[in-house]
Amino acid sequence: AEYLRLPHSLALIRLRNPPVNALSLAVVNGIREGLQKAMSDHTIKAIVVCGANDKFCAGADISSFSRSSPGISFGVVVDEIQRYEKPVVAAIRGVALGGGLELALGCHYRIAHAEARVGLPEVALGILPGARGTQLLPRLIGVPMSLDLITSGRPVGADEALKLGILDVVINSDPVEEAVKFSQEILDKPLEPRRLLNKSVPSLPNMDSIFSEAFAKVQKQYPGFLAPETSIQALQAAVNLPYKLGIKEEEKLALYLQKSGQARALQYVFFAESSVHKQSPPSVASWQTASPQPISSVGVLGLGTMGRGIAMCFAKAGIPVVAVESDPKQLEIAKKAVTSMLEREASKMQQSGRAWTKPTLTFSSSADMLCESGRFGQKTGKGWYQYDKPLGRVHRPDPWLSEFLSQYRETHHLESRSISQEEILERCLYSLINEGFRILGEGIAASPEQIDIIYLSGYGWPRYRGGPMFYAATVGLPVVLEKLQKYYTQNPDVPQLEPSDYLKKLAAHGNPPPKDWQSLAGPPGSKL
Ligand code: 3H9
Repeated sequence: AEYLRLPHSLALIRLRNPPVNALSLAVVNGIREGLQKAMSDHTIKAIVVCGANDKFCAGADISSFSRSSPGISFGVVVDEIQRYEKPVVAAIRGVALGGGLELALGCHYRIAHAEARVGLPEVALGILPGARGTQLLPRLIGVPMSLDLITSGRPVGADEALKLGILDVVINSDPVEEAVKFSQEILDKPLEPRRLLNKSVPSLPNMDSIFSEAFAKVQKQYPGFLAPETSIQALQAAVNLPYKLGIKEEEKLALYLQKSGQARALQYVFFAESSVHKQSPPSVASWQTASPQPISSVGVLGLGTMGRGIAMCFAKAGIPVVAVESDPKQLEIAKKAVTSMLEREASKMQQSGRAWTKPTLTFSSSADMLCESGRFGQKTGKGWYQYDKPLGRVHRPDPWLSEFLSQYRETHHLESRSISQEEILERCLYSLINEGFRILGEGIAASPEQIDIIYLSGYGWPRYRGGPMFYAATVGLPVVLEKLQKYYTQNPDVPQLEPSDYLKKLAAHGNPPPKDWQSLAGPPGSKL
């Protein structure tokens, strides 16, 4: 943070830490030094705080989180600013997010450009606004809006922030110039009413129900996430405790979150999301450079609900489809359904679908046998369970299935055994993770981050677990390898459980973090 003396008895503290003026230790120390200089210089009457390069500040330096505990020391600086004996005015351009907004809340006045955005997005990183944000914001704008902004993490534009009372002035010109003018106007005004720490949270008669509704809302909206609920607890402390105890509670809750696996996972996701679009796999194929392969015809196996839809999709796109269905009854139904759909689309397209009969395959797997007897799961009302109705979701055990399974076991000379939840979870997850390592080993994916982001965006993998590859590192690669080896020995007919060479190579190094995997494992074995 740079310190500059301006005309008219003013000083400027300008945060300069490209690209977003994040609050590194050096920046925080720079702010403190600037404040001390301005305090000891009796010619200085007021201070303006701003950020370089058209941004105020995007908050704590997220990349340093694994090295230190953020927030705790910066909160002290926010208090020092509030108690400062000379007016401090924040001049906001671009963003004031997280610790950036907390810095501005510490200031006695906040002036922003109309295009600026302010917010406390910490929950998205698995933490809470731990530099007084949960204690100051409700004192400024009340509990209901603070709950909304802090638990959702959504930033607001300058106009909305002005209406809410977060900002004092919104302008279309240079906020620093405006802040300089403004500082001269408020020099004689008392500072005490501007010190949020000495105010109390505006009280409401129904505070208890506001909080219980907020807990219920976040449990529904963000199931499994720790940070939104913990932020509500911090806001409760702002209401129930005096400031000096409230900030202790905020610190305690912030530390609890920061140490949680969720914070580590969500911070990994923050950087993974911004890095994936810059990476391409060793094959050099990427969505930016790849061109689609020409498709001359398509084969579809099975004309159930999905097969029909897929066949229709291609037929509508003008691509000839050959569909194969072994069940004559199913084929008849499909033919009728496809024909009538095509007739409806006839004005738009000329292609027609064809269906031929043939899968004389013999099946031995129990899952295939269930399908052969028409048990396709929820859509047919029975599968591994029986459902309340076709397409129904309420399942119950089916006595037919127990009978079927005991016959199956007898035929194949299988011993029944109970399988723990842990084994089910591990076999599902570790075989999926194993496939991820194979994909990396073959150079199909550019990085573990790419695999993780696909799982988060496309498969509903919980964000707070970071994705399957991050999860593998959380569990420990040697553990994943050992478990896969154990399950593969027990189930040699399941190739997905055979540990990949890539995993073996990495586990030989202990448990390296995902960012080091590629350099440790060496170049991929084959290219696309
Ligand atoms: C916090 O403040 C805790 C406090 O309560 C308590 C303690 C004080 N740190 O997204 P972009 C990097 S928690 C480090 O491409 P845009 C980003 O990785 C923090 N690095 O630009 C990227 O690097 P690279 C709460 C950061 O214009 C580059 O900056 N704050 C940080 O599309 C450009 O970013 C947040 O959660 C950071 N805080 O969007 C804000 N922020 O070029 C998170 C960004 O190497 N940040 N980087 O890939 C954002 O929402 C967006 O980055 C922002 C700019 C809107 C600022």
